[in-house]
Amino acid sequence: MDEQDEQRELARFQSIIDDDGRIEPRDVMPEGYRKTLIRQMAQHAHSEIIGMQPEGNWISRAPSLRRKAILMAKVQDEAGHGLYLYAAAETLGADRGELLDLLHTGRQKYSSIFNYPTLTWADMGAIGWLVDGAAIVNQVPLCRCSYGPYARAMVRVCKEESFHQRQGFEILHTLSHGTEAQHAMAQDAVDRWWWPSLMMFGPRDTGADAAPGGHTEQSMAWGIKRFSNDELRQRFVDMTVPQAEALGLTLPDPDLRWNEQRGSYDFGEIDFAELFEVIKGNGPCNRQRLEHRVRAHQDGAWVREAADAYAAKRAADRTAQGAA
Ligand code: BYC
Repeated sequence: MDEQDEQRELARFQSIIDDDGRIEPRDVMPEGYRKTLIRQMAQHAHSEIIGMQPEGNWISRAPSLRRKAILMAKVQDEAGHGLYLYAAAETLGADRGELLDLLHTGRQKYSSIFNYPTLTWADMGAIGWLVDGAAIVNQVPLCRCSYGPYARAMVRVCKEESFHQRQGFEILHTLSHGTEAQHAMAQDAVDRWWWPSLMMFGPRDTGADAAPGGHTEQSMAWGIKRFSNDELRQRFVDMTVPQAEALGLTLPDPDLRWNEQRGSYDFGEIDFAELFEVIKGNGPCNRQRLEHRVRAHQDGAWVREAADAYAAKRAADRTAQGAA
């Protein structure tokens, strides 16, 4: 493509963005757009597969067969989400093996939330209710992301996340209305997961707690992000407070109160120093999560080799059939 053709194609890209249309894999796109998408989608995919660990930890200890079956289905869903997202990133020319390598060597991130430990069964409830709840608030707008394959993957992911959130709410509801000890266990889980869930939305949009060189402004101009981190965080708080009341549980924030003027809840200061530390690799479980992930990848080497050998054999058979 000569320079004039490229300019014409880039102008076409901009007009699709301006008309709120969808960019598809074969469309010409600015290099920055492609890189931003690969970064975000890879981080999202990594989060899904690392996110299997905190809950996978409780499959063998689920309190009933029904709870075990539900938890297994949920953890399998997360693996599926990772696969859709890696496949969507591949449509931009990314190589799945290279993306995994970037994760395993700490050069690409995954969500801060999965670096916290799951100490009791109630944590399965708190993760489903709060973490999947936050994920839904963050991801529903991504169904309208300007990149077609990402947007379409998100539609299915969000449907599954809704089921996950309901099952978390139901676990907590049962515990909250159970014995005194069960209620206390549910409250303790919510106390531990509330603030990290608010951190999932990322740094503040402005001020001292904003990310130096943050991506929001450019990503919003490209129609990748539809709302800023703070806007989504506020939406999550407003949605969650009435649900906590329905559960009979308290959110651990003395500054949480309805603001009549804003028509939203005010909430207390988030410890962004903690978020930045966790993102840097210094959270309670960062090392454990990554080591486990690398080990699982190494243990799976024989499956990848077998799949390659099978594909090579099929290709050779087809060539031989063609020649005959
Ligand atoms: N953790 O300018 P910003 C799930 C990084 S999976 C770690 O706001 P951006 C689930 C950010 O990457 C949940 N890093 O960036 C799975 C950037 O660093 P780099 C995951 C974070 O990309 C299993 C820098 O900070 N969901 O739901 O515009 C079970 C500056 O931030 C975090 C997704 O990935 C964080 N919390 O916005 C249950 C959704 N926050 O890359 C549930 C898709 C920020 O420059 N992703 N950073 O080195 C997004 O929507 C956006 O990427 C983010 C960040 C809102 C996360």
